[in-house]
Amino acid sequence: GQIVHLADYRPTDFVLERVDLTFELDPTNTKVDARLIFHRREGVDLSAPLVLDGDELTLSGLLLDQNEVPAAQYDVTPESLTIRDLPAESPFEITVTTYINPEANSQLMGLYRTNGIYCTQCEAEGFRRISYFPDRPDVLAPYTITIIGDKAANPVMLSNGNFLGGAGYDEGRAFAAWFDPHPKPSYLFALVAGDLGVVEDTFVTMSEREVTLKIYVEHGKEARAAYAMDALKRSMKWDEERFGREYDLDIFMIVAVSDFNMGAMENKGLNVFNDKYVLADPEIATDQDYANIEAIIAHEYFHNWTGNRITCRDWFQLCLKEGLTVYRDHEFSADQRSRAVKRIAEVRHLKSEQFPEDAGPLAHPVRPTKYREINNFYTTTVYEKGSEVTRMIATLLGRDDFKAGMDLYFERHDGQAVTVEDFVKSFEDASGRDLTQFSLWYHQAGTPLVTVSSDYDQASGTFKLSLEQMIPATPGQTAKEPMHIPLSFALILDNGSPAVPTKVAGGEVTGDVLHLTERRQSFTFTGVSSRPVLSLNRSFSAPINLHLDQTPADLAHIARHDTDLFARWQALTDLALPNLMHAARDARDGKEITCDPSFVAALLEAAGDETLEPAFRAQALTLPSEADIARELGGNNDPDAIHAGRDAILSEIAKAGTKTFLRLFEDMKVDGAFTPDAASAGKRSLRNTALSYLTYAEGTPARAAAAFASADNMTDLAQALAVLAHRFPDAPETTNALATFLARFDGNALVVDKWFSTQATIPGAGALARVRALMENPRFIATNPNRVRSLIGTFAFGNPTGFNRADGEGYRFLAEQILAIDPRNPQLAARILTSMRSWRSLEPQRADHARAALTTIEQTPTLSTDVRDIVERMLK
Ligand code: B3K
Ligand code: ZN
Repeated sequence: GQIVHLADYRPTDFVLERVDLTFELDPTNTKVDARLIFHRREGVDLSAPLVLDGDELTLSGLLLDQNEVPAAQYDVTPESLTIRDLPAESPFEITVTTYINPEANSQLMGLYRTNGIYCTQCEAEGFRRISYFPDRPDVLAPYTITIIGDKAANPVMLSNGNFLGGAGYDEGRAFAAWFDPHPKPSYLFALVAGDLGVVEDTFVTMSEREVTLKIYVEHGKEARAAYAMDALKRSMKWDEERFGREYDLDIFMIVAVSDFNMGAMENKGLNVFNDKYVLADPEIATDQDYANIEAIIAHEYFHNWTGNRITCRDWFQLCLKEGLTVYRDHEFSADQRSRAVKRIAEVRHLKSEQFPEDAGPLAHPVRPTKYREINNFYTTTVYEKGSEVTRMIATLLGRDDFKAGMDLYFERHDGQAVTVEDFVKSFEDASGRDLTQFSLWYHQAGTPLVTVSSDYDQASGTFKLSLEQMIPATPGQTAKEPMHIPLSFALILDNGSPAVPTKVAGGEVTGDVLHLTERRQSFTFTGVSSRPVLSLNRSFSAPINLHLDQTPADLAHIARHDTDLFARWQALTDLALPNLMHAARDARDGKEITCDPSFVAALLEAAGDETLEPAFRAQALTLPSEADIARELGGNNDPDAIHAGRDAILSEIAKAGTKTFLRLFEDMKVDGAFTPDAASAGKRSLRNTALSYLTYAEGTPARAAAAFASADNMTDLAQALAVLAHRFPDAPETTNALATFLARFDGNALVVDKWFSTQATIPGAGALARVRALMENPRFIATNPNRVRSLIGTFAFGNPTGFNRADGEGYRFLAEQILAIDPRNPQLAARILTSMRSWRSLEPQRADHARAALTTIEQTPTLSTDVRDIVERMLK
């Protein structure tokens, strides 16, 4: 694990013109012939050797223009192949032969086997586990692929691009050939072979080309791919309408596999998916599952333009494709569903995942300048904060200029591997706006803190707003420059209508956006007839922490009147947080927990407001999570106290709102056959939120047990099960429900994952023993990433009291598991280890235990680069 620096980037000495790959499939001994045509880049020294990357490879044959290369002309190790004395001007052909063992590939990078299927994962650096190759994103070439394999075992043989042909080959073997005309980097290569079922459809593009769509799944699961197919067609249409992007091959394929390190992968024309994000029907999938499938299908499809047609020059530019593509999938979901509700969910996710990352030892800029293991940079900062940065560009430029900038980007850079600077330049050139200061969002890590005070002068009718920005120090970055922060705002008058100031001084304001660009800056609004209530950072226009001292009355006013629904939700959250923080402190000090009745009243008012959509009301009623409260408290955290305090507040709300919740529980019942649409999902969500509160008010499992018994879809069933398990873990009703659930869905891996994760999140010190017992269950499969995440990952990320046990047993357990997973699957181990990223904000006793557990990991000599990188940064 050497450290790679952005500053060291230079182009390759040789240009790759074409790639021809032939695979002779064998579960344990697959032969790979790679024929690569290169030419020396102009001006490159004659003595320059060709250096190809490898990872755990053995070379079996090497030809130069079809002649064997003498041993003296090359050097080879498992990690690289260096060939000297290459032709000066003419293109030449290198043929590399390797044998690889897909069956033994437990890292799930390169070519591996899952459930008898051959499958690949090459991003970021997996191709070098298949053949020696210039495995970097700025090496683009068209690929021809020939797959030869046992005919009976591999009726399906797929790769990127268009199908050229295939037939019987010899005794029992068949071949299939594919050609991808679009130059692409090796990380977008894919191969899938085996015996799979398929669902087929077509899509007619904006220029009237018919594209074949195929989704491959395990036999018998075809019907469960219908929703994914529908989402795919809607994504294709949306990208044409919103971004003018048309699909560019004759066929688009998706393959669902059950062993996969992440969500999905955008290989050109052949996306490979974790089956969790493809398979759905009302019996097995929750509304959340449907929403995830829609978003991820869209995300991977959108990569066809943002990532594939235009790719990254180097891996430091990862946000160029990921941040932008997340922004695109967010916009897609917002258009398909409720924009405000979608935004609330995005911000919840950003705050609970990205903000802690940005505030802890793993903080890094959206566009980092160094890395040791690129796999560890597929982070919420690169993805989610990267998306927020793109979103801010859209806010700064306005819809038309943003569109013009995107168009220019596509036009200028199609077929290229580019940088964040190229991306930003497209917007500058299209809009005429200087984005130099704005670009600091890519380079400065840490969540900016904006502190605001305001002053209204009745006599002059002026409203003065004073803002100050502070960007906290992060690893490797201490002094920070002030950033350009776009803040959407409204001044809401007593009667609920917005004030329309006649004049603004002190800085730029465009539409409802105030541009904070100085470290300290004051804006003065004139023509404001009465004291307004300030609503700031509406729609979460900037990913910042905001300190704005507002009275509960002002917050309630926003919650009631803002035309931006997101801001109304934000105001309710801001009302809730001080109560939850006090409750945590009081719980820690053994004091009685109280709750401001005006907060409860505002919450219940929103809950009962029938002019608001149910999904919004459900969001309003869902209090900030324990992790959110911990973040607000900032340090010296005691997860048990936070949990106890939050629980007490939930009880208060439940008691005060019993009537409302009873009514909602009745009124929000969805009749008729299940449909996964947003409106029905919103009703289910509100009804299940009411159910949860009612169990607090009633104190017995009866209602949840009845809901479990009568549920006719997975959303209601899983919610009822979660309420039972989390609130009444020892009740016979819970034992019964868990057993019934398992008996009914045993054998359905995705649902069994839910059975594991529901139990992994039961709060309290008893959680660890439960998790350990579940690991002994024969259904716990240590080699399946989804199963490992559903039990161990969910426990570490999603069970604050259970994981952060005061005696440190949770951390010791995690260390033990990381050391067990790491030799098999370093990426999975490293990812789960990041669950400890906020360990320094724990109270001292827990923090000591956490440090000791991390040190145990660090002192293990055989760690993968992935885990070593994370653990060392975490302890620094
Ligand atoms: N680009 C892939 C992620 C690859 C992760 C490699 N460790 C999926 C996505 O973001 O669409
Ligand atoms: Zn992506």
